[in-house]
Amino acid sequence: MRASDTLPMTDREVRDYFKSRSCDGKPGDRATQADRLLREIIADAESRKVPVKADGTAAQRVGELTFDPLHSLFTNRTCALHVPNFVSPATCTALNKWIMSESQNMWKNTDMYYGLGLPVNSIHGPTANHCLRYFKQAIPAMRKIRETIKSLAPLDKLRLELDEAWHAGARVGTDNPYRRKMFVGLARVMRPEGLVGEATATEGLIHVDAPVFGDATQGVFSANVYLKMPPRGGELAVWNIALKQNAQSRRSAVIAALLANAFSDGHREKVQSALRNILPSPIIIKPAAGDLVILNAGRPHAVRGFSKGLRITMQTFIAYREGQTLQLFS
Ligand SMILES: O=C(O)CCC(=O)C(=O)O
Repeated sequence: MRASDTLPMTDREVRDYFKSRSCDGKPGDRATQADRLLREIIADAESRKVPVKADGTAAQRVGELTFDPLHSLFTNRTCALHVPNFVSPATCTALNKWIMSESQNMWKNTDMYYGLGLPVNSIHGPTANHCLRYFKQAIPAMRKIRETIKSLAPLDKLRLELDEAWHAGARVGTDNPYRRKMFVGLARVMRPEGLVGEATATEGLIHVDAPVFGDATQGVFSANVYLKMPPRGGELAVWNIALKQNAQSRRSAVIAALLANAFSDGHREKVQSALRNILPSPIIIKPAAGDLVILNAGRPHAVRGFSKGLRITMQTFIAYREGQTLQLFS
């Protein structure tokens, strides 16, 4: 073991960590039980006639990033923050050209067609090599973006401005079991042919990327800088509901379980239709190329479908904990 548990893990320690994680129980049994439970949850959601109530929070539009709107977002008093013209048309053009010229990773079972850079879920495996690959590409990939446009990358600008605006500052995240620096700069490309399913291809795949139960002292937020938008469609839908963990509410538990299975192989369309049945109407945000939108990743959200063109964003998560430095990671 290393003398200090504050230093980043070495490659060898990462491999040992992966080896030490064991898996008990029979995967087959677990899958059958989970399947049965999910069917019951879908039936429960479908039987409900009255949708859950919206919490009344709005998406705030601001000219620049300052403390108050960020504080309102992080403490769940707004559900999204929209900053038009965050980056210039020239930056968007240069980045789009570069992103489309590089070889991308194809993603399956999500509405994203492909990405440039590795997403954070790689750190969970399945093997130590996936995890190590993520960390090894992190800093070179960020520097490559900067080098390509010969200036500050959109998510560098975001990190700097969050640092300036937020009293506790902002930095590249290290909040992972390996204490290593994470990647900030994932490019996500959507194409009409990559939109999965029927309803999801038009109305969007409702999902969350963080715990759904609202907590004003901590949360994970997703920031996207839009580099290209399709001529029609591709709006961002956000459901402004606040689920409370202790409310003894079966309805909250049903929604949380459906969201946990939003991408579920084999059940996706049913889960999505059950969610549409139980959620209120969403707030619709129409970003233009150059805009920044930050949303609470624990609130259900979806990208609406489109039939022509490309939709390209650069995305990072922002982890917020009261009193602590914001940590960014893609
Ligand atoms: O591309 C967007 O507008 C939002 C995508 C999304 O699902 C996310 O950032 O979590």
